Formats: sequence, C-alpha cells, structure tokens
Amino acid sequence: EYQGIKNGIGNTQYSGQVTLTTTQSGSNFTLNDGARGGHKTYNLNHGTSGTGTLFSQTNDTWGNGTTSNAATAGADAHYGAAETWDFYKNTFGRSGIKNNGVGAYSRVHYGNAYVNAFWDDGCFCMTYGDGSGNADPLTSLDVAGHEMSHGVTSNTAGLNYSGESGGLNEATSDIFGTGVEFYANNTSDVGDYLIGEKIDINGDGTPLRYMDKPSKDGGSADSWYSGVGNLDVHYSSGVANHFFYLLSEGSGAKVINGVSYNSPTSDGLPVTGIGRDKALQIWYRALTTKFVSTTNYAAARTGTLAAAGELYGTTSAEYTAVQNAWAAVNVGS
Ligand code: ASN
Ligand code: ZN
Ligand code: CA
Repeated sequence: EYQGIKNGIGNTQYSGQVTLTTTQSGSNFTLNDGARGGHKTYNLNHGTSGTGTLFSQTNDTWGNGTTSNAATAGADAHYGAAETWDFYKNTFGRSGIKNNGVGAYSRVHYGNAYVNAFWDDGCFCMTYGDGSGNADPLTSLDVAGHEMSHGVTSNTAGLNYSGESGGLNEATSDIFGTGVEFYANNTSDVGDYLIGEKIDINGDGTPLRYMDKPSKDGGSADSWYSGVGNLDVHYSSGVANHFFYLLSEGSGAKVINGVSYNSPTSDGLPVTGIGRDKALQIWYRALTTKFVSTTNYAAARTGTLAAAGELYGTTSAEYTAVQNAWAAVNVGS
C-alpha cells in the first residue's frame, strides 16, 4: 500500500481552496508536510498544553471553509506554514527556520476563544487561538508568517524582545509576514501592507496594524522619538514597519490590490520606493548578517545601509532610498 507524500485539498477559512502537502500511510492521511521538513499540524481541541493530536483522517480533503469543521483551522495553519517555508526558501534560499531543512509544527484550537497566536522557541512550534467566540481563528497567512518569523529572528539576530530591539523584532515579523502574504499570491487573501486584516481582531473589520501609517491603529509610532522604546513592542515596531513600506512603495497615495495607502514622511520630503522584493532582500541581509540582540533603530539604519551597499552598491538608487526612508521616519545618522 502507498506510503508517502501526497497533494491533498484544503478548504480553508481565509484562503479559499488550496493544495496541502500531506502524508498517506495506507488508508490514513495526516497533516505532515514531507516536502517541507516534516512540518506537522496538530489539533489541541481547546487544550493548552502538549501537542493534542496530529490531524488525521481517511481522506485527503481537509476542512469545509468554516469553523464547523475542526480541520478548517488546521488547513489554514498547514497552508500558512507551507507558504512561509516556500517564501523563505525561494526568496532567500533559507531552508526552514533554522536553515537546516527541519520543519517546525503548528497547534490550532488552543484554549477557548483565545485571541492570540504565538511562536515558542522552546517547543519550536507555533500556536493559534480560535479568536473571539471561537469564530475567527488567528490562522491567516500574514499571522502564520509573522509567528514563524519570530523563530527566524530568534535563530539569527536574536533581537531582544523589549525596547527598540523589541520593536525591530516585531517589525521583522510584520515585514516577513507581509512578504509571505504577497508571495502566496492567493486570490482570497491578497497581499497588502495591513497585518491581520482577515481575522477581525477588533470586531469591526479593521486590521491589527497598518504599515503605511502605523498610527492608524491608535497606538503605533509613525516615526522615531527618544522614548519610542518604552512603547509596547507591537507599537514601537511602527517605525520600522513604516520604513519598510516607504522603502518598498514610496510616500504619498497609492492603491495596491484594491487597498488604498497614504504614507506620510516625518521630514515632509518624498521617498521613491524601490519595490518590495529589493526591500525584503535588504531587510533579510541586515537581519541575518548585521543585526544583533541589542540593535536599536540607529543601528538598524547602519545595518540596512551596509546590507544595501553590499547588495546594490553605495552609489545605487537602492542605497539612497534606504537613507531617505530612514530620514522619513526620523532615524538619522
Ligand atoms: N501574537 C503575538 C506576537 O507574535 C504574541 C506576542 O505577544 N509575542 O507578537
Ligand atoms: Zn510578534
Ligand atoms: Ca495582511
């Protein structure tokens, strides 16, 4: 009887019908992605410890697009992990969170009406709550990419999760989570510079964070000031999220995939974007070869300039754009 890797079907809540890589063993199928380091997806079934049970069934179609089927959140999480794996592999040549070809695992249905998701270096796993009323699991593409990217940061720069380095840690997860969302090119969960727009975390349809103008969330910083490091890391991240948006897309008004953006600059000077692909390369090179645990915003500027210089040259338009985008968020020399 057949044993090995299969292409199953996921009927997800946020990303429509997708292909899932699964494992068949005779008449049994599991959410075990043998093409991506053996990444597995488990059902905690409202527990809060251990792994629960590996999603397992006798056919290879997972979920029904709604929370009435426990495997729907499993399908979203398994898909998000696969897209995140592929994003890192195909964008940066990184093979898994530790760049050693080994997958992590996901746990869904954590607790009851738990409105968060988190990466844990200890278990080398990520965990998703079911959201308010158990109706909006936190399993969208950008959240999956955000959480797994915390693992990448832990295994590279190791940015301390407080002060300005904590804001840079959070922004790194928003930047690469957004990279994953665009990379997936999914017609149901289209790429945008919003974080958590699919999971209705505020109950009114608004996203959790906005990269073009972070202050739209009511708490995040649009630009640097002394003391920005005293904010919660999910708010001090605004400075770098805004830098990344400006570097990618430039200042002013713009519509991308039907979403309107209008990114201000703190110095009033316009910024010309270099495109998201180059901005991602600069951030990844800085994260993996320049940033350290104590990197603050001034050092992030130095590190990204060094990365841009190595990638594109110090007389390049890309290098100038990095200078201008940091100036636009009040991070100077
Ligand atoms: N979902 C949150 C995050 O990844 C969990 C936390 O506060 N660390 O940032
Ligand atoms: Zn985070
Ligand atoms: Ca998004």
